[in-house]
Amino acid sequence: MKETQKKRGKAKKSTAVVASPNNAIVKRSASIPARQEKGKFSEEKGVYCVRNIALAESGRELIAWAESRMPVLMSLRKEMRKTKPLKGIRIAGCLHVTKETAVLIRAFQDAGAIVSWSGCNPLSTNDAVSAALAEDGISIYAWYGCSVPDFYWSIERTLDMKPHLTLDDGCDLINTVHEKYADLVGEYIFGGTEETTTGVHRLRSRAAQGKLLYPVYAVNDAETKWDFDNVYGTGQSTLDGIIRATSVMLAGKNFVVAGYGHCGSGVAKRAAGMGASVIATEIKPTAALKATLEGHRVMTMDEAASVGDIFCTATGVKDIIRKRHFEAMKDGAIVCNTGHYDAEININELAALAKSRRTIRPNCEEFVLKGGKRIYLLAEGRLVNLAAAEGHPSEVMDMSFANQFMAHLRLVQAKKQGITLPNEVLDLPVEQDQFIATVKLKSMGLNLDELTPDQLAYINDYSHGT
Ligand code: RBV
Repeated sequence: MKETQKKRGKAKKSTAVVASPNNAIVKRSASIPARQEKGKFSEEKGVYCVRNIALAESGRELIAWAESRMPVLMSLRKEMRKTKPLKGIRIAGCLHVTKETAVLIRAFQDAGAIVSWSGCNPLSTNDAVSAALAEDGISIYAWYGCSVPDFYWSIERTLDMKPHLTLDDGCDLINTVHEKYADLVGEYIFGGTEETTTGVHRLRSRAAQGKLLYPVYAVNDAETKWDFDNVYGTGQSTLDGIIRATSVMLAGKNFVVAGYGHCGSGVAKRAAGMGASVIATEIKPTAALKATLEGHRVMTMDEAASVGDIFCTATGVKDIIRKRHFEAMKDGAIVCNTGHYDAEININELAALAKSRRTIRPNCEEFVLKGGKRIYLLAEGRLVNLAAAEGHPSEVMDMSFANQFMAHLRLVQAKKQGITLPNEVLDLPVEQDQFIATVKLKSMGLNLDELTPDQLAYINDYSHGT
């Protein structure tokens, strides 16, 4: 690891630009000032494009807060600082620049890797965290409210360093490699990871067509990821985002959750806990059945449209809420999305129905329809939990990011051992889940029972009956 990447807190020259904490209303612009900082990647010195480098100190405070709540990742960091198993490895990452992600980036640094990073959503970067990472010498290209061209420009810049590994959340980095930088595969890139459900779906469809150029671990599919992050992380952070953007009372409201998968069921659980009456919409019979047995109403979106007060999509599918649904909604209905992409709410159709639109408070836009009815769209239809709040809590990201970190160690270990992994979407081993869960429980001071030899013999003996 180079000295400049190691030293934290070393001040660099600042670019004078506007501060934009996550709840600010940011004007989109192609001539984003952050671009002034662009340069050529070198391992000696990180290159960065951030909103305001002067926010670094407050970013460091946020990262310290996350570190104090991520014991699994912190224990791995401590161990890897001694052995440096990622020495000489370059990792390009495309994942929400949050305080938790910063802890993951520091873990890679501690293990000896050189890292280059971009955000994976135009509205999810925490500018203070981004500034802190930049000042610590990480190559980082991320600011809240970037334009879509700047978003892809940032991803491409992380490839300037010719990475060995890619880390994705939503598949935009891997898609960019496959579409524009395929020549890096083999000579440099030999593996990757994917954080989220939507990204894993995309990868599986790419792999099914034989078009995946390198092996990718589906971190999302690890039990210690999907069964916690997707459910409890999404549940809490989505409500956090809705509340920060609106301050409405949830008790007594009809809360429509589109999609009762892991994320949707987590949102439903928390909304019900706040006193809302939950309505789930589904296409999958078993998921709908589960929703109804968990005490929620099940309807089609056509039925729910005129009943709901708050709508939240969590499907990974486009056009879940569209023209005819907006037309049926009540005055004052609130609409948001917590899926990875902003395709779930058809905003163009909402805009076409509206006679006016204005931002009335951070992340809350009012559309007045031709007849005078008002509909409120949160966070431009992007994932409300990261755009309007801070994403999932550190405690749950601890496990997701321990999985990410260990998946990268695994890829490097295989490479060193001369093992060629297939160009497929790979599952992480169950032992990794058990390891992570064990360390997590230990950090919480919780103990497990152990089977006695007699009990062990009993469960392995098929002849026992009544
Ligand atoms: N996510 N990251 C955070 N605080 O860093 N919060 C949510 C954070 C991830 C989560 O793992 C999910 O799979 C993905 O964001 C969706 O883009």
